Amino acid sequence: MDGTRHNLRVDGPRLWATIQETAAFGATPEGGVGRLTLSAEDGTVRDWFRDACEAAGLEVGVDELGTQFALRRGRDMSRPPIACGSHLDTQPTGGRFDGVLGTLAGLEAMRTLNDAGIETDAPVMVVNWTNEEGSRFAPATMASAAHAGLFTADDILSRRDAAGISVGEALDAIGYRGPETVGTRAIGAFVELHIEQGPILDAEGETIGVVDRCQGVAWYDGTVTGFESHAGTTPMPRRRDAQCGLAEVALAAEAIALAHAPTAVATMGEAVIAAPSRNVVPGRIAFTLDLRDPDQGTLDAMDAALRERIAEIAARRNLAITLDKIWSRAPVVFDAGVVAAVEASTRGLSLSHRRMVSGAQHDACNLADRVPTAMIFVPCRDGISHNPAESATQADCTAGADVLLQTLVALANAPQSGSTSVTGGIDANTQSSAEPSS
Ligand code: HGY
Ligand code: MN
Ligand code: MN
Repeated sequence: MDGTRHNLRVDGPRLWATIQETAAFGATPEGGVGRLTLSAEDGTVRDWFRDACEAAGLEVGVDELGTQFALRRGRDMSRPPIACGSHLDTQPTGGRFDGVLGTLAGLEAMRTLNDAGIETDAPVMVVNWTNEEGSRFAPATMASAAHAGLFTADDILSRRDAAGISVGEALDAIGYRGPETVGTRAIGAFVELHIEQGPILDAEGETIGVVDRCQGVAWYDGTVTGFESHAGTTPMPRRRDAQCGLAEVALAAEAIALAHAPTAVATMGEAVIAAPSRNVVPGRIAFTLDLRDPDQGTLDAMDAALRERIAEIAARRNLAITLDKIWSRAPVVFDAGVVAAVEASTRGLSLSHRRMVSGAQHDACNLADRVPTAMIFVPCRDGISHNPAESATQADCTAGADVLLQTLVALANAPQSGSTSVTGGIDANTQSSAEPSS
């Protein structure tokens, strides 16, 4: 069979079973998954993924940052593989679907090709990228960023978590510092399936998001330094209360995002008081900020406004406040040919769909720097994600995996012209007016 794509369908119950089975690795009492990157639980799910891929006849390789590449050979092994995949690490308060769906749908696509006895022209591949979440080690999407040449492997290997453990040490602890040099693995195009993590598809009753862009992001580390003093005896006017200063910084970030409504977002996800004590005025606090918007100019304006507000807060409260931008990614426009392939597959399956901008960052954003890339979204209930209540339906996960499979086959069997346009592709130039999904 040549993989005529329109009669291909994944085994939805089999895909769903893998999602539920792997949710046990790092399961949380609230029904979610807490599987921080390079933790023991991450090691367990990586072993599971490797075994399942090898059982499906895939050749599994690992690079020096632990990223797993599971290759299914094609007729013409001189062509770079058409890749899919996502990540298996989660947030501490994660759900069952973020990253997991895209990775396991890739495995399901390979299993379906095996069942149908289909050999594609170009090889195809599933990737589990290390540390997409960026929760334990910053920045997010670090392994795919290194693959794209945005960081050196040594830089990433030296990043440390809050306990002072380095990425290299954590990789060694679970046996996933692989032999491949990062960035050397050939990829011809990349398609990532993911839950939307925002409310639009669910609210509009659409099944598929054809993601043609991703918004930009800026991450900051900051400190607020005041003066520890006695909570009972220090007169209010003489206090240099770092916590009150921090509160004003958090509200300033929120106000700056609201000033750029409806697209801009901002939050202070971490704040740690050094030596906290009920009866000491806080003197030293470390914090983080996450700012996003689809427009780089807006992100730059938000940065400037934030720095101005922080200077005013520090002067008025006699505090020292530092703010370091530790990571940023400009907004990404995905490849028109791959977007068209996703849209053609979606239409071929008669699935309701719309163009979208991704509000969340994804490994696809880094891959887009190097190879033709696009994304597929499916709904999650009320747009909830990074929360144990994250929920998607088997039907939507199956539909997303069908679109992924058909897109992989279309791209892998596309003519060797090097373009990613495929027969039946939609005019890729129809730009969407979609706002980001979260
Ligand atoms: O932060 C993000 O956008 C991604 O979900 N890690
Ligand atoms: Mn994700
Ligand atoms: Mn996430």
